[in-house]
Amino acid sequence: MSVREAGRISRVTVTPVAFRDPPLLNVVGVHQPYVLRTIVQVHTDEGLVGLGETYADQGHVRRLEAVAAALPGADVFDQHALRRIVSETLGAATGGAGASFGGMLEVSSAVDTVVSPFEVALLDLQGKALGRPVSDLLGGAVRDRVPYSAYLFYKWAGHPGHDEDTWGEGRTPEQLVAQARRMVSEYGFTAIKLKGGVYEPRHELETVEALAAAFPDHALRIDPNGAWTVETSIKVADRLSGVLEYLEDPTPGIPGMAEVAKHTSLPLATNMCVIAFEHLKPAVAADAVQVVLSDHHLWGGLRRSALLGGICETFGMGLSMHSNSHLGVSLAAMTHLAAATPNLTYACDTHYPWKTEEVIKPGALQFTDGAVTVPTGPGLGVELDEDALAMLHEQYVRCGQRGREDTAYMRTIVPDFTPNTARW
Ligand code: GKR
Ligand code: MG
Repeated sequence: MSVREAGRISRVTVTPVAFRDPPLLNVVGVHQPYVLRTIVQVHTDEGLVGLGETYADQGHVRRLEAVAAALPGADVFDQHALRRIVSETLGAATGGAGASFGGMLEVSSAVDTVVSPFEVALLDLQGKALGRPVSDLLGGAVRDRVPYSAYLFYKWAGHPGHDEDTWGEGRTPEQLVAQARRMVSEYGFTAIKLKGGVYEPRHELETVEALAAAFPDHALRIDPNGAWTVETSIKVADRLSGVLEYLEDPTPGIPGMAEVAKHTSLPLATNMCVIAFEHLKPAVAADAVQVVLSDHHLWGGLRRSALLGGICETFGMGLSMHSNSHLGVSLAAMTHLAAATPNLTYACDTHYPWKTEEVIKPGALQFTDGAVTVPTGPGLGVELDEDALAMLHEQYVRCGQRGREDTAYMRTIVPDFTPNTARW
């Protein structure tokens, strides 16, 4: 492949989009009718375009737009300049990520979440200039296929006032087994994750046990997003110790997770109490978690996520990958990162099967036998469908949502809903 000049950044566009989402339930409420995402396009004076994808809560979009205005003139290989420009642009206004995460996470600084889509876009540009895939820029792919897990949700049959979706209701263990069967038969997944924290823990345990009986050879996980007490978590860990590959965020906070960890040999995983580099030291000191779920959207991009992988290796912690609802630009970035991270040995999470709309041209990313083949073309290996982007942007303008508000949306339907703190 030929090498060409990447050039300097000439123009950056930030496009918020909305795509339809089923009513998936979680500890803080229910998914709204649309997921909001932002697609970032970084253009260079040599005619290349690099892509990134991130959250689209209003405050986050404003920060992205401010950085987009400050980037022209920057060198696409200068990642340190990107971080500096983001820090200078945000100035003192870095508190809170401006991306609400449905009310589940409090992120102390916005720098990493704002850097991330631009960093991915710069890596896409670097790859396009060099004629090499992004995985090569991250050290090279150690696997050519990246396994993902079937991500099951309790759910309503449809959003109130809308038609039922094709997945139907997901409430009973039998319905969740049927949901898993469809995902496994359509995508070939070999690992299954259940989003919990919705019903009484006993009901969720019975669902896991029904899944284990139906899929004896699949790796299983449950994630109640910190809904349980330490005592409940210990009981669950005890009952599911031979059934799960890991137990994700049973209880909130590093001290709580450390207490649970003392009472079980089941590995505990998190994407909630270790969400920034500053959390690693206390988590390691307390031996609170055995598996960290990385997420390049949150940890400042692909290179910093690779750094997180190295730190996990150093301290003997496992590494998996977290997902929020996302489109194909993110799936491409996740796949390159996972391909180039040797110790990322668990199947990554993805919400991809829940989505019916897309902004990238079809064909680049396919699931076979539960895995996505790592693109080998230059950069991320995906191309925007400009018509689809315009359509999903129109949908964003029309839909009226301007943030992820699982609890507020739930309360429009169940007025006395309070985020679940299930006890057992
Ligand atoms: O999509 O409702 C959801 C999930 O609960 C998501 O918000 C979480 O961030 O998937 C996530 C997790 O593993 O905690
Ligand atoms: Mg989780």
